[in-house]
Amino acid sequence: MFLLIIVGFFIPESYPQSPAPSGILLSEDFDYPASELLKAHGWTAFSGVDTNSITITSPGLSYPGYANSGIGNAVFLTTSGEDVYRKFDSGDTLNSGSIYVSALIKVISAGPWVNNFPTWDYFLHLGNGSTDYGALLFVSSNESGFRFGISNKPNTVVGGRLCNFNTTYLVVIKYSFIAGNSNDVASLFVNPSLLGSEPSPDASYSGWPSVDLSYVDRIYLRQGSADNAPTLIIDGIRVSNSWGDAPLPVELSSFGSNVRGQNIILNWSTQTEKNSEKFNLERKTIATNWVDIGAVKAAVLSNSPKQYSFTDKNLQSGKYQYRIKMFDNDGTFEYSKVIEAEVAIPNNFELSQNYPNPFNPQTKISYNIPFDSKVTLEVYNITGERITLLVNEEQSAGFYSVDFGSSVRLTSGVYIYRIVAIDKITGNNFSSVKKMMLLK
Ligand SMILES: [Ca+2]
Ligand SMILES: [Ca+2]
Repeated sequence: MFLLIIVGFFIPESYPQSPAPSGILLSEDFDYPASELLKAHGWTAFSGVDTNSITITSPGLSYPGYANSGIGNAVFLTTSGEDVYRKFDSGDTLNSGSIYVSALIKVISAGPWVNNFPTWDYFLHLGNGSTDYGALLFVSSNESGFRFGISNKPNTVVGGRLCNFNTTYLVVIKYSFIAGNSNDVASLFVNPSLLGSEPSPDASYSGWPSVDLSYVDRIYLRQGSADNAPTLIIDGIRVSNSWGDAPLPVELSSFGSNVRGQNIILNWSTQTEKNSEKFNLERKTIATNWVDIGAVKAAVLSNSPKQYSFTDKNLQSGKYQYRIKMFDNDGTFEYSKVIEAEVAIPNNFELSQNYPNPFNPQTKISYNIPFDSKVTLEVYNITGERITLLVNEEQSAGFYSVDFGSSVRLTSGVYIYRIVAIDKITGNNFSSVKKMMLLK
C-alpha cells in the first residue's frame, strides 16, 4: 500500500518537540512468523516479563478499505502476563495536537457483566515511559455482546456502542492535548467511515480524574488483570497525528509537476511503502481519454520518504492532466489525485538543427511557431533542386517535428531545408534555412 504524503520538515531535536511533523508515526502489520514472540520484533517487554509473552498468531485480520488490512499475521492478547511497548518508528515525541491510533481488533472474550455492571479492562494505550497513560482502550462484556470503552485513567471508563464477539472491528483511539491541566481528551471511534474527514466519536472522555501526558512517544499493548481482562486478537496498528493518515490509507497531496519547454516533469513522494509494486503514469487531454505513458518501479518496502520522478517528453502546447495508478504487489491499485500542467506556446519562431546529423537513412526536423501560421517546409539538394515538400499547411502556434529521409531515394551528400511561416493575422514572414548531411 502506498502512503503518499508531503514530506514534512524534520527538526532534529531531543524531546519534547512541537509542532509535530505530519505522517505515519508507527505502522505495525505483525508480518512475522506465527508463534514467534512480539518482543523479538521491535517491541519491548516491561511488565510481567516472560509470563504469557505476547505471541504472533495466524491468520492476520482484514477490514475492507483499511490500509493495513490482511498483511502478515496478528498478535494474541490474553487475560494476564507480559506487557510491551513500542516507540514510534519515526522517533517523534508529541506534546500538542492529536494522536490517532487505528487498529483491527477481534474480541474473543471480555470481563464479565456482573449485577448489571460491566467489568472493564484496558489493553491498548499511549504513553511516554512514565506510569501516566493516555487514550486507554477498554473492553467489557455487556448484555448481549461487548463494548469498547475509552478513558485517560485506568479506573474510569466511557463506553461505546454494543459490539459482537469474534468479529473484526476497525477501532480508532485519539488523544488530544488541550491547553490547561487535567483536561486532555480521549476519543473512541468504532468502524468509522473511511470516506473523507473525521466523523464524530462514538465516545469521549475528558476531565477529572485525568493526568495529562507531558508528551507521547510510544504505544502499549497490555495483558490485563485476569478477572476483568479480555482475550483478543489485534492487528494492523497505525499511528499518526492526523485522521488523514490513521485510519485513512492515502493522502495524495505530494504529487506535482514542473514544466521545462516541451517536457513535463512529474514528481511525487511516499512517506512509507508496503507491498508496493509500481506507479503507472496516465495522461489525459481535453480531446483524449486517459492513456498510459509509462511506469516507475516502487520501493516495495520502505519506512523512509522516497522521491520519484517521471518526464513526459516532447509535448505539444496545451493543457494536460496526470494521475498515478499505484499498484500493490497483490494486483490491487489505487489512483492518485489528478494534477494539471500546461506546455506554453513557444515565444519565437525557430527552426532547429535536424537530429541525428549526419543521418542515414532518416532524421527529424523540429520547429516552433509562436502564432497560427501558414507553414511550408521544403528540402533541396546542393544544386538547388527541390527534393520534397515536407509541410504545406496552416498550423496552430506550437512545437512541431517532421521526419525526413526514408520516403525518398537519396545519395550521400549535403541537403538544405527551408521553412517559411506566414503569420495568419499580421502577414509577417519568418523564414530560415539549415544544412544537413546524408552519409551512407
Ligand atoms: Ca497483520
Ligand atoms: Ca491539558
